[in-house]
Amino acid sequence: MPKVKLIRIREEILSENKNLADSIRADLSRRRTTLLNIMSSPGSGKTSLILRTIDLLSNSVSMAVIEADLDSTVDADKIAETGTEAIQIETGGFCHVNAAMLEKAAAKLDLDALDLVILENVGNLVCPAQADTGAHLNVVILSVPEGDDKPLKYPVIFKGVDAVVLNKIDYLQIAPFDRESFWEHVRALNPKAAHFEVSCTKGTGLESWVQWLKGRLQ
Ligand SMILES: Nc1nc2c(ncn2[C@@H]2O[C@H](COP(=O)(O)OP(=O)(O)OP(=O)(O)O)[C@@H](O)[C@H]2O)c(=O)[nH]1
Ligand SMILES: [Mg+2]
Repeated sequence: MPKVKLIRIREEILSENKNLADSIRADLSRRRTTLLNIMSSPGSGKTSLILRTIDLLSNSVSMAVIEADLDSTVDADKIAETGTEAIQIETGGFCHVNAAMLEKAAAKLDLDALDLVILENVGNLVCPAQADTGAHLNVVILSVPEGDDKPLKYPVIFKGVDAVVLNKIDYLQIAPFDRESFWEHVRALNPKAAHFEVSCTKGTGLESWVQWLKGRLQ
């Protein structure tokens, strides 16, 4: 029987992406610019956390934001309103940002003048976990209304991050959410990740988040 030739496209693409991501990371490190990749489901509070972070850090840290959406500039417009530079990536249907998209967006920024570039990834808990963007720091947000079982259902994203932010803690009074069990699941998957509990609307818990972030800048 003739042998079937097998081409492993997925592995090839992922390894090309990883090489580019490593080179982006090294280039940013040389410039002393930190890239922070924020991931979550749609609506968990990525833009809200970025707006709070700008509010608390923009006096001491020079920053810009790269917004990724399937097809809109809604979030980038909100960032630009604060006076912080915002670059929009319209992924045109792609469900995550990869290193090539990040490289194109970053080329539009004056990276040497920036301490921090925040990437708001496309909203979902699956695809963004699969592609290295070149970020130095990866963070996932989970919000209380999504439920405490999400680390069990989407373990890959929780395994690969440097910090987990539990947002919308103002809902804890009304939503059935077992905080202890949530953090237990997170710790079992990723014992090293930092943990934060915040409410972006009320403004609670954000000081320790920004202190952690400041301490991790290049
Ligand atoms: N109650 C409550 N609502 C919040 C909190 N943080 C964000 N929200 C609300 O949740 C909604 C979604 O927040 P966004 O920050 O836009 O979420 P996102 O993750 O950027 O959403 P996408 O970009 O669509 O994926 C908005 O109506 C926010 O006002 C919070 O701490 N508590
Ligand atoms: Mg958003």
